Amino acid sequence: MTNRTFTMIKPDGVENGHVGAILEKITASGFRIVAMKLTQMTTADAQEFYGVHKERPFFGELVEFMTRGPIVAAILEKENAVADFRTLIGATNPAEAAEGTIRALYAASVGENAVHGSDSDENAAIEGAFHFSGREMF
Ligand code: IDP
Repeated sequence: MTNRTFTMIKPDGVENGHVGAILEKITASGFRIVAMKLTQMTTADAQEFYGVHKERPFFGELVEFMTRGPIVAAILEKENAVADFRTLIGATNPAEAAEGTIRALYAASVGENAVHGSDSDENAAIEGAFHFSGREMF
């Protein structure tokens, strides 16, 4: 169970038509899809999901962005999933993301950065359970 991470293709990634390319990159990098759906976060959802950032100056902007359209939520499995997925997506700011990473390829700014990836095994479990019930995980 510790070999799982949680991801979202954020509203910008969906709006810009990058879902297929991003999923192709994820599966080609050896991640197995355990759960996946197209969904939209409510304001309350986004405030809870990003609660750790509630004192940050960009919190309102982040909640507005994350709720403005559908996202693709998914749980992914691979050895060393959390760390390997953070490597695959690249730095938070796409201008600093390594060449070939998902954010370098598909993100426009530090706020609208195309994808989310859990930062720890503990958060991967919490975030996966936030979006999926046990019967939606395969
Ligand atoms: P991470 O997504 O790479 O783990 P965090 O620092 O946890 O980065 O920030 C969570 C999300 O908040 C980022 O992915 C991004 O969408 C947004 N964010 C982070 N820093 C800024 C900022 O300075 N301005 C606007 N949005 C930001």
